[in-house]
Amino acid sequence: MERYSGFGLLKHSFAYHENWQRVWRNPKPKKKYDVIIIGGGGHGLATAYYLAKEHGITNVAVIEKGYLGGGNTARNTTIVRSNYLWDEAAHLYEHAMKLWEGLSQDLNYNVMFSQRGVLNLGHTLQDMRDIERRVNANRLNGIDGEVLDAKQVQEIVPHMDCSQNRRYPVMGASWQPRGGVARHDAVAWGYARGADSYGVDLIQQCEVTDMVIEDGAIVGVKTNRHGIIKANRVGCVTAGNSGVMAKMAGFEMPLESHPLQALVSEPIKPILDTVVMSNHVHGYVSQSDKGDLVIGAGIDGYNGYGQRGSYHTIEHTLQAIVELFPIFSRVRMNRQWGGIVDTTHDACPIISDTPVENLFFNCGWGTGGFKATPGSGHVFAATLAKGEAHALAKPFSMFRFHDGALVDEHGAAGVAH
Ligand code: FAD
Ligand code: PYC
Repeated sequence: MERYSGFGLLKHSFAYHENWQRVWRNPKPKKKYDVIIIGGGGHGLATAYYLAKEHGITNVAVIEKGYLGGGNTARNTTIVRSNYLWDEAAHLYEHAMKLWEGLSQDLNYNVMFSQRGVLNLGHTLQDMRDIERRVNANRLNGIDGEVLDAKQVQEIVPHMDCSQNRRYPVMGASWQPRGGVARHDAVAWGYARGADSYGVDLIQQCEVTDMVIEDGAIVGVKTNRHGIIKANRVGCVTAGNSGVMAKMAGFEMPLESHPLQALVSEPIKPILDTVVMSNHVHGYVSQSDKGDLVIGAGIDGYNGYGQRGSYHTIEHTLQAIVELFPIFSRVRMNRQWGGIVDTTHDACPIISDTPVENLFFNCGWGTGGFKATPGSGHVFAATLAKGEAHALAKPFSMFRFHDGALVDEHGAAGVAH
């Protein structure tokens, strides 16, 4: 196809950006689908792609209230790593990491996955004990990781202040060399194009306003633009809005929605070629290929759905960054934004059946779901195809909050929440 070829790219570079082909169709929805996915973020699109590719289920619609990938997928800071403490989480995120490593080839779309390494800094003796425990657990699970001392950290990040007379001196770090960043939009677009090429209908600007439930089973969804669309099975993948969606179906989802902010600086020359995160001083930073410093921190403490966040949180974040990198103190910030993240009480996701038959939820990724996008889509597709949880999804049932089998990943979440 011309749109995939180098020749197409060359031709369009001389064509004043006119008459470009659409990368996916803009179909009118059918009356009924085998599967409806609510939410066209990275996770929803990946689910649709793997449903078609791995399970041959192509009579699928993704229904998105805005535009594809315009939610948290567009708003996140793209850090990818799999260094989680407990086996259940580590296996899930490592499954995603392995898919990341072949994703550009699989989708034939450059998602700019850059394995530049991720440092999680330790500033106290207890931080270092936790880091050692987590890295040891990772290595037992076959996940790459090293414990570095302050000198080794300084070698990797020469511009960071690793002197020991600071308020929070850098004592060391965990280092995951296979971690890194990816291009968020490209991930959504690559999965969207892939799903569309298998015949999945991507329905944009269409909000699901209610669930149609008969005799305890979901039979369709009500939308604001196309009325009722029927389905045998529905997967809800609406990060930031999952509590509202669960209420539509008549039950409570055990999570809270919070704003999470990020910001980028003006572009500067290459200065930071890895990812630095510090849970302790509440700041993390990487540098985009364009040169911006990409910065963020913990959630805003209150519940809400406004995609912005409060000033004091972002001020605190910048204090932390300047504490780590005094050299950045005069860099100007260009843009700031917020997304809404659904957080659970054990900082782990929910990939689950629900009290409503044939209705499944994939949510609760909190501050850290971008890194999981391929793995989440892969296991959720299997869950929807078979009607029962994929082995990697089983520990993440919503019912664990009733039976107490939590998987506490607050320490590895990387961003306080
Ligand atoms: P989304 O991309 O939000 O997709 C959900 C979609 O559902 C949206 O497009 C929305 O419009 C749609 N929707 C909602 N309600 C309805 C409805 N009623 N009808 C139809 N459609 C609906 N994670 C990391 O791993 N690394 C990071 O560095 C990182 N940084 C972050 C920084 C910030 C500032 C934020 C906000 C998040 C960050 N995250 C990070 C978390 C990550 O962004 C999310 O966990 C992940 O993107 C969730 O993906 P998704 O596809 O489920 O959600
Ligand atoms: O989960 O690694 C993460 C993360 C980094 C920034 C936001 N979340």
